[in-house]
Amino acid sequence: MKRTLTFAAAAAALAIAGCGGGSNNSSSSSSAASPPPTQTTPTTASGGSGGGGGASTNLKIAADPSGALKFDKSSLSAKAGSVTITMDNPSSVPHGVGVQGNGLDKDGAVVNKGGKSTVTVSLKPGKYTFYCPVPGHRQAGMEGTLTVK
Ligand SMILES: [Cu+2]
Repeated sequence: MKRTLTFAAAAAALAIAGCGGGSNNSSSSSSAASPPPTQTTPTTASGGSGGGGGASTNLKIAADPSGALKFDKSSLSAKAGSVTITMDNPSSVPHGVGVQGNGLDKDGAVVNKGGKSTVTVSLKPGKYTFYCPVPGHRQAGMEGTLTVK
């Protein structure tokens, strides 16, 4: 009996979800919907330094608008934790942003003029390099230092 009830409830829920896609799903449905998936915050098992955690830093840089192979900043600093760098590309040359250092290497997308490249990394205190992942650009000077404290 219980099993049948549960199934019926699930089927009903599915039916509601399936056909409720009209125009009126703005107000009540969101609160009635299931709770957000339990995405537990990553437990820093090996951290050990007791940094308090949870810090997140958003940094913004831009590529040189004239097409030169450089960013508008050559150094950035952030707190340990989640660091997001967003690069605006006002240049007609495609650019992107990536972060490398301490065994980490992550690149954001390469974007054309008017686009934004974003990279998010979890960083420990130390020195990192941010750079443009387009071949040749980093070598030409499109890089800088990211200091994490
Ligand atoms: Cu570039």
